Amino acid sequence: MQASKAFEANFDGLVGPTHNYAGLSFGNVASRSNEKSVANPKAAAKQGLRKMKQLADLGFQQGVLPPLERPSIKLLRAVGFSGDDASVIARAAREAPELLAAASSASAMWTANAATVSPSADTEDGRVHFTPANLAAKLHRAIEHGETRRTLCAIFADEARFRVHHALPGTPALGDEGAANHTRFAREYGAKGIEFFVYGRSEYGHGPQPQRYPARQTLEASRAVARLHGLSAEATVFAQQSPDVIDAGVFHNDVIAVGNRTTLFCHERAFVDQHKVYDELRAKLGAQGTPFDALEVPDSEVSVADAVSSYLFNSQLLSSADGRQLLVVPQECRENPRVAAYLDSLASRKTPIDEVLVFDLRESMKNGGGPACLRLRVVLDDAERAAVNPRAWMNDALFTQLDAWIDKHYRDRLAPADLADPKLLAESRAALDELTTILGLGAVYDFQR
Ligand code: SUG
Repeated sequence: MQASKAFEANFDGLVGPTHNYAGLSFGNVASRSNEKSVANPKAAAKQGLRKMKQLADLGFQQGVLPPLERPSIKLLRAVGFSGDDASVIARAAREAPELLAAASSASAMWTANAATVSPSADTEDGRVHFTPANLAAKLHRAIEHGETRRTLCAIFADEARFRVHHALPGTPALGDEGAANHTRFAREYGAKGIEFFVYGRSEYGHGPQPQRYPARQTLEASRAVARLHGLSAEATVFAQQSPDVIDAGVFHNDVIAVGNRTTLFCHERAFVDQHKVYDELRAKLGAQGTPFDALEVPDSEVSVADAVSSYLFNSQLLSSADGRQLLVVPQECRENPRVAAYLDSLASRKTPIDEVLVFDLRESMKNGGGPACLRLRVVLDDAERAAVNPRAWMNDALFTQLDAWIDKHYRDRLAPADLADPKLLAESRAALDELTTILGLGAVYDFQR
């Protein structure tokens, strides 16, 4: 069967003006170890924007997803703080600073957790399906999905081509972390593919579980998303993440594995029964006439601790127009001697990776968010691309506008104590209000309604 022409677009999250280090994510080593350090929201936003621009300049399809409204006055009111907005913030800062921190997190920047996306080639009704992730494991993230859904609907508005579901019920049995635990394999982007769902534990299956850190994604949630998207059994593979690596700080699968087209790049300790996982992927892809290549990194070359500190696997594996495969890694990979040596050795080994690109994403990395966390992959054919809100695509004009917008609105220093500053709410709203015009989103934020 001739596949329709399609490509993978990456929609990166623009870092919001309240980016800070609050240590909110137990199980995420970077988030905890940088707790209470001083953040630079302006630098964070510019680092992310530069990655988008450079990838767009290289010919990749690059989109932008906006930040959410933070601090979330809605959350603070829901937990009993009342009065005008400034009083709500002042009381929360005094009585429950941890709730103010949760309400203020810019965590929506990690759009790999915004939703799980299935391309139209895979789904029963031939539409692109999105399920916003409930992110039920962490309060600061569990408040994202309603607003995320609204922004996805503003960008992928055409209901004949896009279906944006509601998040799964936000409860431990159905904990869902979105595309961070999902990869798709296919010969060509437009061909029918295999969707690979990775979960941390099963609520009802009584399998192995991590002992130290939480498993955020359940098998039940992964299966629910596959059902909602109308994916067939032949086109899905479900695998369990190794509980040991979750306990070593691998809180999402994209910290230990990344896939693209026919390649899976992962650590040798990523999955339970790893070779069975490869066998199932190989068999199901084989049935579609598609080869499968697992590039596995041994513990003896790069340990799990090296992978967690460098984010080697939180890389973007991108196919360029001429068929080469690029690995987009954070600067930290060059600073770890074993990881740097591994990357240097790629040139002399026969691997599916042709080139390595390095980015400085230090502000996001200090919260445990690398290149792959910052992007949501959406495979689109030409007609679907034409149906996307055109203002969401990165180009020279949008880059210049957003760069100036960051300069105008963002602070270059944000300490935890600054979250009590009521001016931050006004600044953040002014920024987002202008951003909705730049991105042509309409009134997506509560404060605009
Ligand atoms: O959910 N960090 C995020 C990082 C998400 C990374 N995403 C992927 N791997 N796809 C998280 O743990 C830290 C926020 C703070 O501590 O202030 C945080 O939420």
